Formats: sequence, structure tokens, C-alpha cells
Amino acid sequence: MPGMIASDTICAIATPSGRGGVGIVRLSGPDSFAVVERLSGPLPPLRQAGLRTFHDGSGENIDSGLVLAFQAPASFTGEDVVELHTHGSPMVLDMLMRALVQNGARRARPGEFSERAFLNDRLDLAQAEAIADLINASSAQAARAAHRSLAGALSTAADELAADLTRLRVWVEAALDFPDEDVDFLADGQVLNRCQALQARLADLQKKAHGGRLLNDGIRVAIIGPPNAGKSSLLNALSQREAAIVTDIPGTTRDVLIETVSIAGLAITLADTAGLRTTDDQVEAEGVRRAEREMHAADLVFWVVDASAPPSRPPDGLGESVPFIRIVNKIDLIAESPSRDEQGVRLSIRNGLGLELLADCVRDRLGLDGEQEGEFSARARHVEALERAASHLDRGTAELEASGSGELLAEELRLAADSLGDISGRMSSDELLGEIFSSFCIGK
Ligand SMILES: Nc1nc2c(ncn2[C@@H]2O[C@H](COP(=O)(O)OP(=O)(O)OP(=O)(O)O)[C@@H](O)[C@H]2O)c(=O)[nH]1
Ligand SMILES: [Mg+2]
Repeated sequence: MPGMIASDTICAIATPSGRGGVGIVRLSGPDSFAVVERLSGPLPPLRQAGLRTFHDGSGENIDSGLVLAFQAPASFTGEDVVELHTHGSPMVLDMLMRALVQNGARRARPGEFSERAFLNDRLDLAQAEAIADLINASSAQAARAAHRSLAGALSTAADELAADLTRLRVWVEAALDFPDEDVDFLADGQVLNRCQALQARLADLQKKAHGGRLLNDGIRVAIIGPPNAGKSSLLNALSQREAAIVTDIPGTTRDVLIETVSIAGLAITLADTAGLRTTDDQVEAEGVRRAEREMHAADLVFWVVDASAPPSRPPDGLGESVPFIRIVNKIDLIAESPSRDEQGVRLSIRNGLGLELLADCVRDRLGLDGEQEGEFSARARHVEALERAASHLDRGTAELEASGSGELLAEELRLAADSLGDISGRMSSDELLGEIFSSFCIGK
């Protein structure tokens, strides 16, 4: 959507609130240059910092600092932008803001700089979101992933896939429009092959986006299991502090205890919960209800059981919608060494044996294998758009297989491409069509 020129000029403090060595005020809009010149005289050459003194309306000095100007469209927002670097005093920044407003600028709404960058086609939606995610990143991995999204990794992947869905749709529609052709190219298997290839690419992108969302939002893990299995011991071991009370009395933990830990470089919020059992104790029963709630709200469940106890039945609902790792604890009591098994790991928390196996297991279960770790950051919105696209593509493919219906397939392909287009917000499928048509001569 280029060319949506904003008529007013906005200003905002760009550095965090509080005192600091340097504070930056940023302006964007058609009057940016003029407003700043009223405060501090002629601008330095574009993209070169110049030292200036800033004056308020009555000619009083506010502070001296650097002025840095960027001319449209080569700026963050695509408009004329000026940065004023002063000392990082809240008072100075406040006086500067007031002087800017008196001279014709308006205080920006939250996100308005990024919004203008989007409207001027300097950023797409996923990139604008990545800026916020980068600023809020809680781990180095999350920051790197957000940076890749900001560089366009997610948008590009989604837009490319949308373009290929649209190409296939054009092909299918052409087949429908010219039914007299010698070959029935819906029936010859080519279209089905292309659908399946697109399904595989979409599934791959979904997996990456899922991992990206977990990195971005942080991963919530619930520790669940029978009383006395060692759940609180696990929380303490992973957080490396005595956060939870550990005793050999079953039913020790009642409240949900939350600790943030790092496992395999991932920021994880761990919730220790009450041991699951039926009980007459009102307090413990409430603890059990809360434990079950945590289990359903988690991204991953650690199901802790005691190796020396008779095998216990999985809690109701385990693994239905949330992946889990079974942790068979206390292997020291049965003289076993740590290992991985199909459902998870076998270890001894008290003796600190096998905890490193758990880290690998976590990555596997979350689909974060080393190579594609944090390819890009993603949000729930992106994951949902991909899910919508996948269900349209699946439905279209199923229609083609069942009834050979090209019409229904074409419609589902259009809906799938539209869903993907929502990620970058850059192109509607009609625009995409235009772009694709302009690249080849149809009607020959
Ligand atoms: N032998 C052995 N004992 C362990 C191990 N891990 C924990 N324990 C002991 O098992 C008992 C129960 O541990 P907790 O961590 O309190 O168990 P919990 O699952 O939180 O129990 P509740 O809060 O009552 O549900 C304590 O006496 C621990 O010292 C282990 O690896 N080996
Ligand atoms: Mg406990």
C-alpha cells in the first residue's frame, strides 16, 4: 500500500523511560525537518550527525545534542525522519517533546512509527510484529529468531507459498476454462502431485512457525504425576534452588509453584503441582484441580513417575492435545543407569543422573531440532493463519481425489493463499494474481 502519505508529523521519545546517558526523540512526517529547524536552526547534511542546541518557545536553551535527518523514502517510516539525541534526562526529553508539539508536531500513538512504516511499504505486518518481539525477547535465541522475522524470513516463506498456491490455481482454472483440450490435466495426476508437494511445504512451515511461537512466547511446562514421585525435586534441580518443599510425605505440594528456568537454551516456565490422587482433604483436592488445569494449559507436560513403584496409569487427558515426556524417576532404587525410552527418560533426580537427557527430549518433543532452531519468530496469529491455509489445501486436495472436482479445488486454493497472505498483509490474492499474470503471457 505505498503512497498513503500521512499529513501530520509525529514525535515520541524512542529510548526507555528513566535516566540514561543518551535519550532519543524521533519525529516522522512531512514537517519533521521544518519543526526541528525552528528549535535548533538549519539541519546538518542528511544522514550525518550535527551538534545543535535546542531552544524552547521562549528561546531558553533546553540542551545540546545531535541531530540526524533521513529524507523520505529512505527512512524507517518511509517519511522524513529526524532523530534528536540529547542527554538521557526525563526532564530534558519532556521539555524537548513539549517544544516539538508547540512547533507543530503531534505526540505519536503507541506503534505509530511502525504503522507508518507498514503503510508506506517499508515493513510488512509480520516484520512490524517482529520489531515488538525483538524488543521483548526473553532469550538470546528468541532475539535472534525475531531478528530473522524482521529481516523477512517468515513473510517471504509465506508469500512464496501463497504465490505457488495461486500459480496452481491459475493452472487448474485454465484446465476448467478449456475443457476441450486433448489431455485432461486434472486427471493425469500432475495436479495432485503439486497439491501434495504444497502440503508438504506448508507442513514444514507450520512446524517452524510453531517452534518460533514457542521461542517467542516462552514455553510453559507443567510437572504432573502421582504424589511423592519427585516433581518438586525436579523443579528444584532445574531451577537450581530450593524453591519447593520436598519431603517423603505424599501430598506435600498443594499450590502451583512457578519457576523460570533455561533448558537447552530455551526460556521455560515450569509449574510444579500437587500429586494427582483422589483425596478427602479439601486443600489437597483443590491442589489436584489446579494441577489438572496446568496440565491442559501447558505447551508440554513432564509426567513424573516413580521407577520403584508399580506402573501408574497416565492421568486422564494426558497427551490428548499437549505433548508429554514421561520421566521415570528414582532409577537409583532399582540400580538402573539413565537412559531414554520411547516415552521419555529414565533418571534419578536426587542423584542428579540423566537430567541432560531431558534437555534433548524437550527439543525433540517440541519439534525444535538443532538445525531449524529458532528459524524465525512467530505469533499465535501466524500459526493460526497457517492452520487455516493447511485445512483449505487439505480439503481441496481431498475433493480432487474424491470427485476430481477442479472447481472446488480452485476455490480452496484461493482461500489457502488468502490465509497465507494475512501473515505479511502485503498482498491480497488478487494482487498476487495480477503479479503472476504480468509475468507470463496468457492467451497465447
Ligand atoms: N531415591 C530417590 N528418591 C528421590 C529421588 N527424587 C526424589 N526423591 C525423594 O522422593 C520424595 C518425594 O519427593 P518430592 O520431590 O517431594 O515429590 P513430589 O512428587 O513433589 O511429591 P508431592 O508434592 O507430595 O506430590 C523425597 O523424599 C525425595 O527426596 C530420586 O531420584 N531417588
Ligand atoms: Mg511436590
